[in-house]
Amino acid sequence: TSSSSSIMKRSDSIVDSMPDALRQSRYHMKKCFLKYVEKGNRMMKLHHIMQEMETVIDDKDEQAQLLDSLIGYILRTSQEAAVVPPYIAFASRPNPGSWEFVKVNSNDLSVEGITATDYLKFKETIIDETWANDENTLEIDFGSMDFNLPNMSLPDSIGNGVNFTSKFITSKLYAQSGGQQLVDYLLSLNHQGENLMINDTLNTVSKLKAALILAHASLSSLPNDTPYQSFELRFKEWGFEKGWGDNAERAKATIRCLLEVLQAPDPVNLEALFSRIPNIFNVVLFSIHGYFGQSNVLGLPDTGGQVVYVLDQVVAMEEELLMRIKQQGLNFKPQILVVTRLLPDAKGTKCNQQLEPVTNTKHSHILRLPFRTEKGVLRKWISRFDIYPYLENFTQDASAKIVEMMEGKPDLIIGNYTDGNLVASLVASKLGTTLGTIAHALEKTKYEDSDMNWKQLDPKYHFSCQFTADMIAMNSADFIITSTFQEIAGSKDRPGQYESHTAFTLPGLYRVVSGINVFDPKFNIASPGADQTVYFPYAETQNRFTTFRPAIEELLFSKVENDEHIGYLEDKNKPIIFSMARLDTVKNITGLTEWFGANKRLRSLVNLVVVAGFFDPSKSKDREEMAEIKKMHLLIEKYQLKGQIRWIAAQTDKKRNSELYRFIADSKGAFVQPALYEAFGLTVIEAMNCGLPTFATNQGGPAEIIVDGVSGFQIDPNHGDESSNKIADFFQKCKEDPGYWNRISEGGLKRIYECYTWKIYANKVLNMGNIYTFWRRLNKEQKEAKQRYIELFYNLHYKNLVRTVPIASDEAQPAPVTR
Ligand code: UDP
Ligand code: LCN
Repeated sequence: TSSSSSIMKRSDSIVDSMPDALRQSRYHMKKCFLKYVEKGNRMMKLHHIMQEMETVIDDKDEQAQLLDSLIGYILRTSQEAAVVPPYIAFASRPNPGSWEFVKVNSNDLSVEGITATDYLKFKETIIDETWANDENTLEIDFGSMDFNLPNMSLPDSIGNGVNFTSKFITSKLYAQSGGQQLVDYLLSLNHQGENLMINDTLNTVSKLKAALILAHASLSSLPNDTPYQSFELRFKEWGFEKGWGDNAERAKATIRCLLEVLQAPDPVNLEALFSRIPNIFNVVLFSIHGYFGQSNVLGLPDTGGQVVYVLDQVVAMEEELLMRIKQQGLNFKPQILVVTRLLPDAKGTKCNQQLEPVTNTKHSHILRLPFRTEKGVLRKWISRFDIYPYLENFTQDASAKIVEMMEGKPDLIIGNYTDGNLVASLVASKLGTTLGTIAHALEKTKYEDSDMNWKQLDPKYHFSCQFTADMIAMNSADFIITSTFQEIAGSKDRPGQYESHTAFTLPGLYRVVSGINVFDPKFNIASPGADQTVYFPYAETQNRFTTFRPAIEELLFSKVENDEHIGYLEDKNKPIIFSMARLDTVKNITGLTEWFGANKRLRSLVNLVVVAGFFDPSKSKDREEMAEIKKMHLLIEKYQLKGQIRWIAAQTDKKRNSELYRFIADSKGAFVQPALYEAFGLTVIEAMNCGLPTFATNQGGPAEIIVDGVSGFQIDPNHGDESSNKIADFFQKCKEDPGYWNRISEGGLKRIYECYTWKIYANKVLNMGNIYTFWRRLNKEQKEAKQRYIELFYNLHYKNLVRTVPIASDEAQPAPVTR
């Protein structure tokens, strides 16, 4: 930020500027680098690099000076460093998505630029020298299959793939075939065998153009609202089929769009044209793990926002499909299937039902299929980390059932999370369907050095399977839907989730020299929304679900402790700060409890209410949840929180929850989302939709959702004091200026309506489906070559890894089931 970044121009590479920079501070740097190598082989993170630099330079002024100098800047851009004395190799990330690797000799401070591959090898020597130096170590290079493909070049274009792809398609279309490929594509459009848009009489660009001009002229003489049926016959004689529009106005506009695309390359018209082309009717979504249901499931382990996201997505997508189909002048029924796991031990949920209609839709269903093993059907819930052995059978069962139910292949398949994405990619490749993937979280970034330390972590987490499956899915995908920019390419100081798959290594297993490229135009940002029929502003009193009022009052304020709530609130007139999440370590509910406990000023201003997990650790099957429950009890004890805290067990009724958010808003309170890292954070937008001022973590998605101080506040989960004071300041200020609370509340709502609604989402995703389906065709040969490479990786490698994951058995449970 400061002067040092201006010393190093963006065009300067680190390898070029580092020698000079080291020379300028040679005395300190010698000491510093000796310190770095002193402990022998190891990995260092940025904070180690900085801390150890500070320990060798005692003088505070000199420290500050150094930090501000060029070498300070260079060191600050390092994400990590690998130490193998006398060398230290730095992985620098001057900008999102751009990396540079240098190796410094600590004896003479000489600098050498190295490739990503050499950096990985160097890193591996820390763990397994023989493997690192073996010339035949397996290297995975997905980039090698992307020859000839365009990539974007500027960080600001990351995540805007549809736009870039349209540009590229337009130029390619004319260069290669003068537009014939588009004609061929239109010829191939059909719905259950029935031709759409054009038939064989218009099979060349010139014939099509001539007919379009004729049709346009004839439509010009008709009133705009003339129904399609009135000119259908004439259209048919010219070679046109249904799909142009439901009336003269729409049909004319579609014709104009196509004519313009055929006349001159123009990405804007191309995008508009594709949003009108009838191409998607049947969609399959995969969301496999956890309890996938419409009630009583939220807050259960592994069952959180993904379920909410997928269900809301179905509603929005069906609505958008119905609207588009009607505008196209068609009367087909769209079909959306959400395919998930059937859980015979459904624990009171409906997860043991095979088929369930999706609420608020007309034609969409949840399809559940059980996990099959040699021993029969698996009855119980299993952690998402242990799910790999069941996915291949699941894929077979799913694809057969889908084709049966849809009476053919779907037009679009979308996966969710590692398991859903893997199965989606296998089914899509089998059926030849366009594939979109979504990662609600890529676990690799959640656990520090989970790649380098995969061997230790594998028995517990099976990351070798997970990371391999993730690579397969993201490389198979025609497009990737992300919720935020940071998910792809991170922020200034933190690499994105996908970015961390650019180059990494699993020592002893394989080295990924090119996993994914964040500049690949398959990346698109389409942020989710919240169900606005449920999460609406507290001030819309006429819509409020008042029936929940007594229940919520009991939940918050009764003095009893029971299975649903413990702790109590002495002073009911104070505003409430509220949080709700699964009781996972990363959600950091215990962190928030501790900040609150330790901040007297905050405690004097507000009460704390959290909805999370439940209270008896011995009843939890989830390894992380158990530890967090214990910690909550300890903190309540340590800070004597009873009287100021209400801890409520996981809640599953979203309507009631929405009323809870609004109840907190009535108290002029706030929502706090304190996660150590959050991929997106649906609770953040739920709270904002209810008009509740929101404080959310600056680590991950919420940092993009909230404009600090305008539509809410960002807090740093790693600096609890600072964060709890920021919250306290807010409430202090609200006391002095009551209008302040309203301004933040309104700022949040404004932000939501502009950027975070399901309507915006559905429109974007269907446009992706259309554009990338065409792009797949144009790029067929290369796509197939890459798919071959992926298949090899899947069959020769992934399958072996899956064999290391134990197959669960229902018999191991305390009460044996007899069958
Ligand atoms: N949720 C809930 N009850 C709980 C905890 C969470 O209904 O006890 C809901 C919450 O309202 C949100 C979703 O679960 O809709 C959590 O999504 P988020 O993106 O915040 O986190 P995730 O659990 O997906 O990591
Ligand atoms: C999973 C998460 O961890 C959240 O950050 C997201 O909001 C949710 O899925 C929906 O995408």
